[in-house]
Amino acid sequence: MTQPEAAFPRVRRNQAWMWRAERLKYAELVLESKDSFYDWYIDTHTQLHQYHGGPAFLPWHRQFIFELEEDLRTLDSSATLPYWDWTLDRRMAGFLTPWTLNFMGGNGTDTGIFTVSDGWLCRNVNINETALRRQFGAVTDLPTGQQVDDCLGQTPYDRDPWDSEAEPSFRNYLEGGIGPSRIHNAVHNWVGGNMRDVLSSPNDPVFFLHHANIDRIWGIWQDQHPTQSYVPQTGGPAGHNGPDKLLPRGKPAINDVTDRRKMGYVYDTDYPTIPSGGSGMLPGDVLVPGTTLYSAIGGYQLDFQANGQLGLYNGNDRSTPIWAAPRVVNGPGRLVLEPSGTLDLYDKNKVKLFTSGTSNMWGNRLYVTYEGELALFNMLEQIIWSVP
Ligand code: CU1
Ligand code: CU1
Repeated sequence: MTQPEAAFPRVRRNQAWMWRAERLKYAELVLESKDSFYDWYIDTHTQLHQYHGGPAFLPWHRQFIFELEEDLRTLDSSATLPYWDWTLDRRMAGFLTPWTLNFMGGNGTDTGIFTVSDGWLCRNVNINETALRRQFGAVTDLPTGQQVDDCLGQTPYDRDPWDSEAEPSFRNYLEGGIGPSRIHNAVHNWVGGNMRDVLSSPNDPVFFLHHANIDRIWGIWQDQHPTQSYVPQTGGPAGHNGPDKLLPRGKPAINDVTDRRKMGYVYDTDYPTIPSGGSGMLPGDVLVPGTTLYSAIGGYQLDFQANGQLGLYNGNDRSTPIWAAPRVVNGPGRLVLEPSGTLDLYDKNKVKLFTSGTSNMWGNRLYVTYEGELALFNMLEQIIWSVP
């Protein structure tokens, strides 16, 4: 089934839930950018070693990958960075990893789309090693979900001496200076090859998926610790204090990039609220009362009324639903498509009114089909649940 892309706000999504065509589209977009701006990112990262092993590690990389995303959007206005949640790779089926030939390519040298013959030449490396290289798992394991949870419990954001020895420090724990799993550094080392040379590691396009995930984890930590703000504001290493401007473009200040929502993007794990007018919901999306989704063709509508009633209709006539969820008693709530695959309707008091009961089928999407059904599609683009 083919559906048009909905005009959602800028949501970065888990690469594991991307459909085949979307994976190829993103990979080809990055390959295309190699002809114009991509190498600037490799060179800039290689030069700016001062943003590693210090407090600005997280804000600098946030701005760095944000700028690449902005540049990609000049080529394709719907593009957003996917993120790679490497903790899933240890507990999920293989096709959910980034290492497919239509996406990031595989293990070894010169695989998939990012090959020398297609123009993917690595820079700032040994002259004989211009082909993209990987060596999975040679020196370390990927971090586990428990290790990320332990990291999220660390406070404060950072502390004196503001380097790779600082402890306790959320930034240093996530970056990999301390802690049993050395999270960010361990992923570079696990991928191996070009990713293992941290400074020139944007040679591997998975760099940006990895750093989107690091950035996502920082965002989760910020939400979980609302009283912990960026430090240092003064007295830290040059370039790492809150008012300092981030190189190389000299704007913005660190304090300008500490709120991802103000920058205009979120992750699917932020449970983004989606606007009216789309035809579907992706994993993590939330529909709120007053929102209507439409079938791509055929005029069918899923209407979430302001009073919280959820119904499927043929056209604008609201008198006879094709299907309706159980009636709301306590007031309007929200409709949530969980990444784990289930569609749940809640009332104002978070009482569950309705569920599709399709849990543990990660990555399902909801569409209003042109045949007048509300249907959940799995990763293989098959309908696995529908009403009426
Ligand atoms: Cu870096
Ligand atoms: Cu990195």
